[in-house]
Amino acid sequence: MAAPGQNMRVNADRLWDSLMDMAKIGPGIAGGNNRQTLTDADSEGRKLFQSWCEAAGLTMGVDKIGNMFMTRPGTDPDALPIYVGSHLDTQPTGGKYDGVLGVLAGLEVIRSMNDLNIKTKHPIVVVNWTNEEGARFAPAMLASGVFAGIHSLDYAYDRKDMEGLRFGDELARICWIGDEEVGARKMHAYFEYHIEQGPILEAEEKQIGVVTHCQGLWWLEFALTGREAHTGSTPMNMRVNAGLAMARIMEMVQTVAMENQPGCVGGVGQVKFSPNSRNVLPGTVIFTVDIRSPDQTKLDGMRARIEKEAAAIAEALGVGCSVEAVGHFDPVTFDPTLVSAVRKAAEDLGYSHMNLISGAGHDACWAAKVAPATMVMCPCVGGLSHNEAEEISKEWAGAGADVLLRAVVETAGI
Ligand code: HGY
Ligand code: MN
Ligand code: MN
Ligand code: MN
Repeated sequence: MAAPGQNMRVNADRLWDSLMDMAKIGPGIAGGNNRQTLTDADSEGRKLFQSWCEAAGLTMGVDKIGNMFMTRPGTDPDALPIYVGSHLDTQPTGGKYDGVLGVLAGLEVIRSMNDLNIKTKHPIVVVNWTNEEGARFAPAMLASGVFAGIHSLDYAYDRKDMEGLRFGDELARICWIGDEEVGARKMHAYFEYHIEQGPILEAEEKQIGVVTHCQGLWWLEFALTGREAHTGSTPMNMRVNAGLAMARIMEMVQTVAMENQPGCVGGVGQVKFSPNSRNVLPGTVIFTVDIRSPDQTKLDGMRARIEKEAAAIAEALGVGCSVEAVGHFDPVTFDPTLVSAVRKAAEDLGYSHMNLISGAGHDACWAAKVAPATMVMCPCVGGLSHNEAEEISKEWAGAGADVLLRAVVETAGI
């Protein structure tokens, strides 16, 4: 039986083939994926993942928010499991690797332990978290948030997408409501392997990101109320222009983020004009400001300033303004013991590595609330993600999975 230190590596070709096969489900229009949460494509991807896991000898459990837990028994039935996972749902114009790499690398860890006849003391559970992206139903990391006790199940079930469809109804429609209570499972440790989604590892020519922290986030959903009017016949001094207010608020967010450099970001990805007609000034404009920082004081200070200045901008234009925080987590510090296990694994394997703060949010951020948790990252080409052109190499994918395998086995004990 292999032990850590021996030539314990994954089968990178098999991992890559699984990534390419999963990418065929919910294809995008430019080489990436559109496998949004709780769509038929999401369900098809879940079923493919389930079939692969069962072929590897795992047994499936599903909780009431659709989180999939695929278990490999350990030699000690009383030992709490080690969880390894990420998410299979994608952005509408997502890449083939964001989230998917972490779920399928977790399966590859199992497949490799089977090949190497490794039996661990702790059971190992591969996880697919529902609705990590938050693209269709805000907030992001919704299901792992319910698992960690951050949100109630009812709150999650009542979330609505832009078409007014309800999360709970969609989960029932695709028949992925399980019978396990959400959060009933206890974890000995949680590992998540993910592409960096930023430019640092590639620029520094490092194969592995040893993730020590994740920056915190606020999603502030603004609702601006103007007056619908004719864009041609309404004199400029008679307009109650919610669209103009939004533009000025977006400019202000940029200014606030730039004045808080280094280490802060702010921007807007989603805007909804109503009635969204070319020749009607909008009656309402709804948009979400996404601000992030690893510095708690800067993060909360940016939120306070943006809300204050947005209210003043709207008032000056006679536009109504309300704001609701629809997503939030504080900056996260990952577990030092698990971070060291990742670093040691990279060193034992001879992979170049560096400490990294995650710019993107992950299910690991909520897992860290209920168990020791950490992440492993690999580079991505040009740091590009949330774009169908997202790309990694098979070598990068395999190196991170090797580190994941070794860190998991080291922690699981054999
Ligand atoms: O928003 C995020 O950071 C993640 O991609 N859901
Ligand atoms: Mn992700
Ligand atoms: Mn993402
Ligand atoms: Mn907070």
